[in-house]
Amino acid sequence: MDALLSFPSLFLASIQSGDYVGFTFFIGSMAMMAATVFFFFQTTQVEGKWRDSMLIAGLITFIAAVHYFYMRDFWAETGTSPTEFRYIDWILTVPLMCVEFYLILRAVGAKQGLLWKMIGYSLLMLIAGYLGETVFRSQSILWGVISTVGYVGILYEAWFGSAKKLAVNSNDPRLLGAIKALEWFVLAGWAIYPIGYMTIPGGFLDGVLPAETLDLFYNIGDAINKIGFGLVIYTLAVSKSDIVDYATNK
Ligand SMILES: *C/C=C(C)/C=C/C=C(C)/C=C/C1=C(C)CCCC1(C)C
Repeated sequence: MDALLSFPSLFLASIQSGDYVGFTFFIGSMAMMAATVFFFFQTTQVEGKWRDSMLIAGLITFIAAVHYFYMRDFWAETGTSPTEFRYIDWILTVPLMCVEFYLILRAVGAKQGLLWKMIGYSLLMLIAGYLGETVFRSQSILWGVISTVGYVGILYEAWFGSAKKLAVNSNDPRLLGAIKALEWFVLAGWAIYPIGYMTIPGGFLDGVLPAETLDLFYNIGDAINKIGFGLVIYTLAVSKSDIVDYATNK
């Protein structure tokens, strides 16, 4: 019994005061769950051609919510980074974010090649990042650089590649606006992650920021990017419905 009592977290996940990282794990799990309810509900409200995109937005936050429940408890019990849960979450959700680019551009001629290229880049980015955080931690800078090659590939596709060209050629200001918003999420929002990664011992920010800020950066990045992506899709889907309403005068 004594042994059990000395592990109160077996019964009750706890956050110590001052554990700001644990706090963001908790907020993150709730935010992902709330966003999921919202996005799933909207799939029944938006115009038909946007339903798949809304559903994927909800699946992204749903997969994240489930992982946040695990990560939150892992952090509460061990005080260490839940690296495996983190990367399993990302390896599912980041490709789904690439699917969002493809889906909203499908009607204006996006090819599956665009989708596979982006998924390929994101796998390179995530597998290299995982290796740098685990197996080859002492060479985290090298693996971070390899990972960044994948990241730059995604950036290129979004800002200058066929995704951008299709959006520009669509002559649809709302679609172009959505792609521009997603481009900025990928450039500014996704850049939060490598900053966290650099706090790994031996990394560029080792000594500048405490090591536990890695999860702080990742948690903030996830909330901004996963919920933000969904809100861009939602905004697009709702504004599109408006056009139809005006056209039919309903
Ligand atoms: C929902 C999760 C998302 C959008 C995760 C994105 C993750 C990244 C953009 C990670 C990038 C990394 C680098 C560019 C270099 C260092 C290693 C990573 C994996 C942290």
